[in-house]
Amino acid sequence: MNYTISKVFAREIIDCRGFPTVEVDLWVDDVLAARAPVPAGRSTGQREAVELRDGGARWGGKRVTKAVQTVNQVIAPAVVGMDVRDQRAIDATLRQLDGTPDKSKLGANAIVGVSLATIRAGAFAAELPLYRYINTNAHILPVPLVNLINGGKLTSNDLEFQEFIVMPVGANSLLEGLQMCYEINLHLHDILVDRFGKIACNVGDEGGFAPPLRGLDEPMQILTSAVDASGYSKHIVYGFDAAASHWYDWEQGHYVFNGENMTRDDVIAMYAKLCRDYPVASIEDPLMEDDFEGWALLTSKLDGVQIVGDDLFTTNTTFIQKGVAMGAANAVLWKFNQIGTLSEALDAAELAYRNGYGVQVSERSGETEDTSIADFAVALNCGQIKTGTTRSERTAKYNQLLRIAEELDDAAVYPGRNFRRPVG
Ligand code: 2PG
Ligand code: MG
Repeated sequence: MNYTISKVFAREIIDCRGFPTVEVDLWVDDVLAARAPVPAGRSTGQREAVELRDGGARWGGKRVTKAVQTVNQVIAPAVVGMDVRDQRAIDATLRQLDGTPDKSKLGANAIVGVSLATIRAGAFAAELPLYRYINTNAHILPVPLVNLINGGKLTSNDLEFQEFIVMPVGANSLLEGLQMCYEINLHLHDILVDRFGKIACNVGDEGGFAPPLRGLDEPMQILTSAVDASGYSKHIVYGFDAAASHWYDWEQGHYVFNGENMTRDDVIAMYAKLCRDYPVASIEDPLMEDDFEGWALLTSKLDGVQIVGDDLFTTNTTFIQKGVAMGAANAVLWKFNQIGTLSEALDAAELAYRNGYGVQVSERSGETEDTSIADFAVALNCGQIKTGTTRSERTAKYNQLLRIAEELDDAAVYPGRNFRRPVG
């Protein structure tokens, strides 16, 4: 087999929320070498690369026929004939074809599909698993951040925080960690049915329960009861995605939490108390995405806690650079479709590492059956992954990690409590 891209073809498929998304097939030397479905966010950051949707009345305005056409008519002719292993050159071609800073001309969803198909096809042509194609030293399995209680924009309940997460840092292996999380989930189910009735067990977009609870105390009390009932309390620490931009009143310039108006200081005090009351290891998007100063203040106050920038950084080196300069956050949420190409996303991870920041690989709330992020988490040796709770588009990623664990065998390391600074 030679390594020349011989054909690229995109189509519309359906994501886990029932919305259309782009899927790209890519042939190398006339062999179908990769298929790349594109994920989509819902609680998106304002600085994310722009996804192109058709608009209009049908299918919620979410069709992606323009992005599909762009792949087939504009991108395909430009990359056919290139060497599939030249990921950076192909990604650069995609950026040049687009020419905008936010990828709004071709659409980030068109670009992501081709970039992801390219890296997958490169691995196929090289006859290597994806994680090993990216990094021959890939060996650290990620600690899963399993979001057992969902709120915010990913549900129809009243919780402001988007994700209440358990992290099985005391487990000896990934499989044991997953067992802990899903056992806790069983207890959580029973507790919710007991206290609020069966309807409380409806799930949110990421497959965690979305019960009719409010504020912070109620969900934390229920979650800790489930952890206690499981007997794993010594092995579990808590994480959160507060997704604070989405409960910030942009017009009034203050936060609104559980019916109360709050200043930045009030919100920081709320986190300080949360960290005193519970073993909290990680908080994502604790403040709104434009307040880099507030983030720096909070990061220094909550010493020892991982502060993760999602909407703050949008996997973009420009904003990570700014955060580093100001001391805002100490970890980057890594979502390749926020920036558009794999090489830019890999650059973002490298920049984070060079500055002592952690990296947490993440799903999007609108996922597909694609499992690439499992491979990316291992390839980056980052030590942590956030990829939801139940339903196959979430568990597919864990299942891929279990296969990778099997392949790596004795070389695999589950970092447990060292998830922020995993070592070999
Ligand atoms: C987040 C995510 C994924 P979305 O905010 O971290 O968990 O949601 O994909 O909607 O941005
Ligand atoms: Mg987030």
